[in-house]
Amino acid sequence: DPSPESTFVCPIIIEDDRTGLDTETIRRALRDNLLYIQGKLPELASKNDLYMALAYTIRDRLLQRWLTTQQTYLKKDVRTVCYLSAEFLVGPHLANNLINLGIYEQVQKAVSESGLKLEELIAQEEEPGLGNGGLGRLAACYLDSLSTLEIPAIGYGIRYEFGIFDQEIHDGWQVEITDKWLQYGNPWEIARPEAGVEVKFGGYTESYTDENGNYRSRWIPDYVVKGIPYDTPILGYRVNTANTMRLWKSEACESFDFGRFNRGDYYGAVDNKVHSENISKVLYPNDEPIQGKELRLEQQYFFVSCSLQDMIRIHLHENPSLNSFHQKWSVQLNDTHPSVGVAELMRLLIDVHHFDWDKAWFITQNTFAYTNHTLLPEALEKWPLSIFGRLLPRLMEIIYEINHRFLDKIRIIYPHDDGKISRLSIIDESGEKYVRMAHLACVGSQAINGVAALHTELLKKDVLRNFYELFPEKFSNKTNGVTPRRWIVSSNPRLTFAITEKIGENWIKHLEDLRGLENYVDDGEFRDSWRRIKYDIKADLANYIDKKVGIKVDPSTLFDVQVKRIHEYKRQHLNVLHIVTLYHRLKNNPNLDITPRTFIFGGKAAPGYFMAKLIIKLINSVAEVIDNDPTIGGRLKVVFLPDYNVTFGQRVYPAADLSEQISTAGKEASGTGNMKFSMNGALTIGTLDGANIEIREEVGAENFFLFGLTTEEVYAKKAAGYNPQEYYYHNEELRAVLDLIGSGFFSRGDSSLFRPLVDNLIYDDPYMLLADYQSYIDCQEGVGRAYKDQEHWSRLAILNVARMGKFSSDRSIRQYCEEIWRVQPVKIELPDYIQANA
Ligand code: NBG
Repeated sequence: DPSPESTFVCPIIIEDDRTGLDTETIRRALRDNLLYIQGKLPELASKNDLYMALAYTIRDRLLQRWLTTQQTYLKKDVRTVCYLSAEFLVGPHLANNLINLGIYEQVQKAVSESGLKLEELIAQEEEPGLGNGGLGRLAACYLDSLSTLEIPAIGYGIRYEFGIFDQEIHDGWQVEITDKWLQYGNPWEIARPEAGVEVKFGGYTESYTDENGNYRSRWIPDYVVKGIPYDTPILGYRVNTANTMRLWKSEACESFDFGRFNRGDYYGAVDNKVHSENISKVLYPNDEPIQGKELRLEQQYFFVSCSLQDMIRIHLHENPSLNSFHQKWSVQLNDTHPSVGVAELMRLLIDVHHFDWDKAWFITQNTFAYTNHTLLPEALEKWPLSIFGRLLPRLMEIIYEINHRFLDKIRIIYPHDDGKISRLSIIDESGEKYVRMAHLACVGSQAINGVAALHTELLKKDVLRNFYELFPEKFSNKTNGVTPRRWIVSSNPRLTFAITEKIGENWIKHLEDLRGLENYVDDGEFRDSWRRIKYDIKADLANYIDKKVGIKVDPSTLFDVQVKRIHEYKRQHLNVLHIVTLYHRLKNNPNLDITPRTFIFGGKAAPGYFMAKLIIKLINSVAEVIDNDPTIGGRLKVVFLPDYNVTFGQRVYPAADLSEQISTAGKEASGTGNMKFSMNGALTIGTLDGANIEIREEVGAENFFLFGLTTEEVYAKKAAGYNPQEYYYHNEELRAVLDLIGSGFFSRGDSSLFRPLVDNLIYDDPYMLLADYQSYIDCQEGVGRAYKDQEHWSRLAILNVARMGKFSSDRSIRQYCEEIWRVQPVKIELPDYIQANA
């Protein structure tokens, strides 16, 4: 059998010592890979060649762990979690793999003969930007924790050829540049073309009677696309478990349409190839809202169908039938992006594996669980029926049938309540018809969860109220978490060392152990060294800022940081109102005693989001004016750092004194940046929104700078007819600040530039900046005063770190495992010729 997937019993025994973890073996491997993989002589090698050689050296050390893990799962026929996500924002792999393998020092020594520092090689890695923000980064933290907790898991997603765009700033405006992350190759992935699967699109359906006289449907597609999996091993921290992140690339089934080719239409013949490859070409760069783009639906169905077919193939390898599918697989839907999976699993079970409806529905409902990530109503995904039906005709039929059976049940529970029926229906028929993806996910899942306590409550009360009434037992909260391996150990080695010196290294796997630091808050020496460390980290960031944007900042000033996607609900412009307030005060009173601050911003705006782009321009314009004003004398500095991404996050969280978490209450589902700041010793200024509430509960109200309306107050004010003009007319300072921005003072006299932004605040203000303005300004004054007492500030910072145990993604994943997935850890034993982790 010449087919590539055919196997035979190969008698070779691999018992080598080439993947040892000692310095000498690593050094030899590095030299070998430089020559034999990169094909370079040392004297002609570039930094990137050395990085690649090192990456392959480390990947070699993952492979035995990874293959052993996969083999163990197959043999033991384990229950597996599949995390379906359109985004995985994993960040650079090298440093994390070194930490998880426990070979950082050995590798540092091994690379030293090259004349380069390990840190330089680490910095060489191009990060895979396969996500927009919080949702994609959360998926990446969860993969790290799943492996660390030794849970059998696969992360399924899309291998975008172009990830999130690179951001440049030209004359203060965002400019988007294509992200060519694959251009020099990706040493961490392994293509598995032999495991490719086919996905149908378009066409029509027909019914037929099979040989047993059963009535069936089949889908005659317009075109078929091939999905090729690319696997990246995800190693856990100091364990042998290496799970798989399996990302699908789309390809044409036949590179050429030979019919057309033979007719002499060469270019026409390649069309199909071009269209097929477009599906995994580019990540849609929208964080929250969506617009009904057909290609986006193609992406969603493509990766979901590939992934479900893959699970079925693995399942049938070990099991006689799919009857036990839901017992072996727990599939988590990361937001509604993969929710078409509910209908796709029904299709595969019924059309391909000939299950009857009820049995298929039982398996499907017991397989899926759904996580919601947003409270913005405009961000709830829905697809026009016209697009959906044309692209996925068979799935459309199945969704109609699911809905029909679902609504029949509803009618019995709520007789004569047509309002209820139309509110619950999977099909929105209020105007143009749509498929409501959140409804499909809710109906087809055994569990539904929000990502912070407040968020889950608001889902129950508001966004998914009707479903909560119907099946309250499906709902639960799973507060987000982040991995301390990347967000402390890898990004903040100085702090890691200082903590470990006092309490040992158990905290890296058991973050609650950070509590032990509370014993040192009263230790003056410890606080001294804490401050020295923070200063050094800030000095590093200052150097980096100077190199990157040519602005000199003073590390002894308060570093006040807001990094996240630019969105009106996140209120970067409220932060700007504070900056302009301080500036305005200093202009009126040049000798005013204020705490010198450096304001650092970072974040990308969706390319089509006008207001977000204008906010970026405003930040840069204010920065420029303040920077050129000699009367300010360095007391205020504003920096917008272009191209915020995971790599830059790793630099900035450790350097922050103050974390800005200032969204309108009731809008931020959770936030995860808020956690990263706080575990690195920044204090938070924030509203009672998302996970801020739980962070404040943990660190103590006295260690958190709280301001702003509560969610109930926001709702009440809206209901009473919120009028921002009242604030504008009654608050003189606020008016002066808005007028200054509107006057053209920051825009070289152009009074029209920021008009849309200022007018929006005065006349509409959907995110209630004006209502929260005074409270924010007052709270910031408290921050400034607190920072002046450095001893006091250090105490607060230490307590913040000590009390962040809850926000490890290990805790989140344990809760998912126990309460939703019902999966158990599986120990991986390496063959004894493989050197165990350090
Ligand atoms: C985001 C929320 C954040 C949350 C992350 C991860 C989307 C659609 N939602 O508040 O805005 O922390 O998801 O749950 O990206």
